[in-house]
Amino acid sequence: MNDGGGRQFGPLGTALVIIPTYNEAENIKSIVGRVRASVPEAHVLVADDNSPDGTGKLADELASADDQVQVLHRQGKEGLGAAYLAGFRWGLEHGYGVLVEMDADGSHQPEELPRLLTALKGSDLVLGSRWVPGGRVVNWPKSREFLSRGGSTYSRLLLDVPIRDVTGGFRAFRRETLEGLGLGEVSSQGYCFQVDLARRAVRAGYHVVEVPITFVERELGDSKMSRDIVVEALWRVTAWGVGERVGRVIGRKQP
Ligand SMILES: Nc1nc2c(ncn2[C@@H]2O[C@H](COP(=O)(O)OP(=O)(O)O)[C@@H](O)[C@H]2O)c(=O)[nH]1
Ligand SMILES: [Mg+2]
Repeated sequence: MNDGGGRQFGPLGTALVIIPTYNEAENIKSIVGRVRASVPEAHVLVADDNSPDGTGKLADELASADDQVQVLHRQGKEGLGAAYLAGFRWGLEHGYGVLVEMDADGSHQPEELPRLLTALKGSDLVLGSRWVPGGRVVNWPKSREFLSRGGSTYSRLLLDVPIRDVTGGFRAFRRETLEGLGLGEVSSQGYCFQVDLARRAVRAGYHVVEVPITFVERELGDSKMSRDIVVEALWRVTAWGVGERVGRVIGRKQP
């Protein structure tokens, strides 16, 4: 993470808030409404993986009533990372200047979006952060907090990225930042996807800022977090960390 080096940052274009959904029928209407109320100038893209509970159809209804809401229908459940990559591609193709990541379940509060966007005026990437002063979580079991804090600490130390909340998914990217991350090579999913993008941004020298957020555990619907997602994050982060260290050692031996 660098300090921006006194750089001038260009104006922000129109923001696209990308909301990935899988079985969020109970949440989709409320979350889209809250985004539209909180940042009326922003557009919304729901990226639905053909949810069996009909979330995609509900999103279509919202889109038909509002020009600033669109739906990206995907064929089946392919994970959070793939849904975001498709959403980013769509947003970049359609000329948006800012691409926002946000969950559908209310954990990321749309009312905090203006603060993220304000911080983006002077940075390349803004991360909503639970683990910086002023950030917090509401209604989380101790086990989830332990996992999240532990995962962030492990990633921070092993990958050498100075970010307190590296797995969070409430983020705002300038389009130029996303274009510079090499998204074509990203294959990670789940929490690991978020770690991957953060690490790429730091490595590329972008000015990354953490803004405190209040993360509220979902009240409706079910979490898609699974053992597989945690295991994937653990092995990938470990492989990246070890790979980078080995690379540095080998690099040093070379003339
Ligand atoms: N399109 C899509 N969205 C997903 C998938 N898995 C999770 N999501 C969405 O990603 C967001 C975060 O997932 P969630 O289950 O709340 O994870 P948690 O907050 O870590 O417990 C929610 O909006 C989910 O609906 C997926 O495979 N495809
Ligand atoms: Mg959630």
